[in-house]
Amino acid sequence: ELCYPERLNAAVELLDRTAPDRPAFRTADGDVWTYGQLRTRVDRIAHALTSRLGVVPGNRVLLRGPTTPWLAACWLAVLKAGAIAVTVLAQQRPHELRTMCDIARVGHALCDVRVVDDLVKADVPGLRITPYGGDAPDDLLRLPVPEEPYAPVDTAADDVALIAFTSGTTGRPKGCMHFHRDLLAIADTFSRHILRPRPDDVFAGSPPLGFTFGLGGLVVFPLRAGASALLLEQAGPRQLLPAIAEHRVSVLFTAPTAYRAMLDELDAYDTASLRRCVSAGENLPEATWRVWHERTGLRIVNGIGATELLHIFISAADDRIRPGTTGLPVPGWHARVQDADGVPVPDGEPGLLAVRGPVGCRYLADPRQREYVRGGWNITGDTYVREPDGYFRYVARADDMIISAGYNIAGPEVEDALLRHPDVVETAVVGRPDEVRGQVVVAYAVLREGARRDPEALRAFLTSELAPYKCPREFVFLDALPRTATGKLQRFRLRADADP
Ligand code: 3SK
Repeated sequence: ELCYPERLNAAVELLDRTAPDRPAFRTADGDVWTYGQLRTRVDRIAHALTSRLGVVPGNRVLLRGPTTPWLAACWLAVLKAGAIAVTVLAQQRPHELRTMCDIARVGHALCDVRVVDDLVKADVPGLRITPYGGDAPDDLLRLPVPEEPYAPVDTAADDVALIAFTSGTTGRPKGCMHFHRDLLAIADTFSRHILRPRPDDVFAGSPPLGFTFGLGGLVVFPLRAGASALLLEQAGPRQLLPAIAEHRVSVLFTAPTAYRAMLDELDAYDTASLRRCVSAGENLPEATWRVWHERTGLRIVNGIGATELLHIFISAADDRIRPGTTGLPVPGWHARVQDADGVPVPDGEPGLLAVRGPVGCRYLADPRQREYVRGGWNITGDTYVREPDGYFRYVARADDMIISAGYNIAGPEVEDALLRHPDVVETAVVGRPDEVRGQVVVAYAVLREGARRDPEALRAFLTSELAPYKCPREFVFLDALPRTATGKLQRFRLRADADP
C-alpha cells in the first residue's frame, strides 16, 4: 500500500531529494542540466507565473512544445505554483487545441516559440500565451533572476496537478485529471518494481511529454530515482540509435513499431548501455519481442498503460517476462477479466480488462466517466485473457474484434503472424463488412524497402501460420499506417477505407 502525507507537492518531491550537482536532464547537443540548475530554472518560471502572470492555485496552464528540458521545467514550475498543468502535443492543430482549452478552461499557456503559431490561430478566448525559448519580450527565460528562492504552494496530495488528454483513436478528447500523489504513485509502482532504476541510469525514448507515457518515462521516473533523462526533440527510430550509443542510454521507452524499425540499423550502433527496453502504447507482437531479443540479448519490458490511469499497470521484468503476454498486475494494482455485466470470466476465456489501483480515471466534465469506471473498476476497452497462472494476454481492443462467418478473430493475432514474414515492417488487420460473412479479414501492410508487393506470397506464408478462417481475404499495401499524434494506430480509418 502506498502511503503519502496529506500535504504534498509532486514537483518538490521530484526536485528536492537529489544532490544539486547530479545530472537531471541532457540534450542531444550535449547540454547537461544538474538538479541544482533545474531547481533554479523551475523557481524562476514559478516566480514569473505567480508574480508576472498572476497565476493562482487551481488555474489551468497549457504546456506545449517539443521535448526539451525547458518544457519539463515549465511543467514542474506549474505544479510548484499550485496550478494545474494541461499537457498537449506539439503536433496538435488549432481546432484540437481550442477544444482542449475549452474543456479544461485554460487561462494561460506556456508555449515553445517554435510552435506558438497554431496556438495563436486556435484563438482561444481569454487565453494569455507566454512563449519560451525565443526573443519575445515576455519570454519566461529572459526574466530577471529573483533574489528569493520560490516558496512552493502548499498543495494537498489529492489536489489536481495534471489534466492529460486522451483522444483515444477517435472521438472528442477527454481530459483526465490526476492528483499530485498520482504522479508519485506511478513511479512508486511501475518504475520502482519493474524498472528498478538506479541513480546512474540515463532514460530516453520517443513518447512526447504531452503523452503520459513520455511524461512518466522521461521526467517523473528519472527524477523520482535521482537519475537523468536525455530529452530528444527528434526521437524517431533513426534518432534513437545514435542517441543511445552517444549518451549511454540505459532505460529506453518506445513503441513496438520503433523497436521493429530500429532492427535495420541496429548493427551500426553500440547499444551495450541498454539494460531496460520498455514497450507500451500499443500491443507488442511476440514476433517483435523475439527478434529484438535475438539481436540484442535484451528482454523487452512490455506494458499496458492508459492516460486515464496515468501510466503502466500490467507488466513484468527480467525472468518474469513471458513473451506474447503483457505480464502481471504491477505491485499495487489489481486486474481481472470480466464480461459486459462486470462478472469475472473463467481463466483462459476472453473478456474485458478491468483494473484498480492507486490511480483512477477522473474525466473532466465528461459523461463517459460512467462507461470507464464501473463498480469501482476501470474498464480500459481492451479484450484480454487471464492465463491460469495469472499472466494477462492481450487479444484486441474490445471494438476491434473481427467476427467473420461466426468466428471471432483477433486482428493482433493475424498481425503477429504477418510480422513473422521477413518483408513485413508494419501491419494492421481489420474487418470489412460483408453481406455473406458479416465481416471479412483485410490486412494492411507496410513492406521493407524494395520488397515486392505480392499478396499471394503473404497468403501462402500465412496458411502455414494460421487457421484458414483467420487468413486475410485481401491485402492492401501502404507506405505508412495511419496513426494518432501519440503513435497509436487509427484502425477506424482503415475500417472506413475497407468499407466500400
Ligand atoms: O496510452 C497508453 O498506451 C500508455 C501507455 C503507457 C503509459 C501511459 C499510457 C498513456
